[in-house]
Amino acid sequence: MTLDQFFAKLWNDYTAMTPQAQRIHDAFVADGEAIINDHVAFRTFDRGPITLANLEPHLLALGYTRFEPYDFAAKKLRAYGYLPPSEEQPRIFLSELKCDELSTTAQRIIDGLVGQIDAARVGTPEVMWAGRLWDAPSFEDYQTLMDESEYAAWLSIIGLRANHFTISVNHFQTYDSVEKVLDKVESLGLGINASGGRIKGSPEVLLEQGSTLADRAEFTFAGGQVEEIPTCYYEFAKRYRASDGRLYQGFVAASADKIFESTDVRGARHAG
Ligand code: OOG
Ligand code: NI
Repeated sequence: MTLDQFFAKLWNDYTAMTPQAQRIHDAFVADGEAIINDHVAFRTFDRGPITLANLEPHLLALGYTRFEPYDFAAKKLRAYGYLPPSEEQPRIFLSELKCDELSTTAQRIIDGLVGQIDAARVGTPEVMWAGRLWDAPSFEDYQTLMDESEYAAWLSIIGLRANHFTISVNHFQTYDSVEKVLDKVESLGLGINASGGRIKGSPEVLLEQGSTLADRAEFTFAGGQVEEIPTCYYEFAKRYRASDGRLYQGFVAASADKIFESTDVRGARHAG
C-alpha cells in the first residue's frame, strides 16, 4: 500500500464518520486554499493486540520514523509523534491509554473489548481504519468508562480510525492565522473546542493549534439503546521556525492535553 492510498482510505473513513470535516475542507477549497495535512492522530488501548507497539510497525512500513514521546499523566495516556518519509505527507500522532491506571472495573470492561479482537486483522495496515474490532458495549459500560476516562469511552464505541486530520495553516494564503481559520469554521455554524482557550500554544512554543468540537452521531449500544455520541473532529495547526531556522516538528504536550478534549462534550464547550 502506498502512502497516498493509505491516507485516501483513512480520509474516506474519517469523513464518513465526520461530515463536518468534508464541509470545512470544501469551504476552504472554495475560497481558493490548498489543503495540506499537518498531522493525523490515532487513539488506542495499551491492552490486547492493538497496543501502540503493535500498531507502530504499520507506520514504520510506510516510511515513518519515531520522533518524540509524550506523556499525559492526568489523562493516563502516552503517545509518540512520527515524522513522514517526505515533507508533503502528514506527521502522525499515536496515543494509547495506560489501562493499568484505571479501576479494576474499567480494566475488566476494556479487557472484554480487546479480547474479541481477531489478531490477524491487526497484521494489516487496514486496521488503522477498522473502527470497532469488538461488539458494541452497553451504555452502562460506556458510562462506567466515561467516569474514569473520556478517551476510553470514546475508543470503546468509535474504535481504530483517524481521530482527526489537521489542516496545515502554514499552507493557507488568505486564512493565514489559526484565529482566521477558526472564525471561518464558526461562520459555518460549527463549534470550536474552547478548553484552554480557542488557540492552544503560541509562536513562542513554535506551534499554535485549534480544533472543532467533535461531530455527533447516533450510536446503538448493546441491547439496542440509541444515544447521541461525539465522533471525530478537525484540527488546524500553524508551525513556526526555531532560532536555527528549522520548522518545529514536534507536538506540545500542554496544548495536546486540551486538544484531546475536543471529543469531550462535558468540558470543551467552555473555556477552562
Ligand atoms: C489527540 C490530541 C493531541 C495534538 O495535535 O496535540 C493532538 C487526540 O485527541 O487523540 O492531536
Ligand atoms: Ni492533533
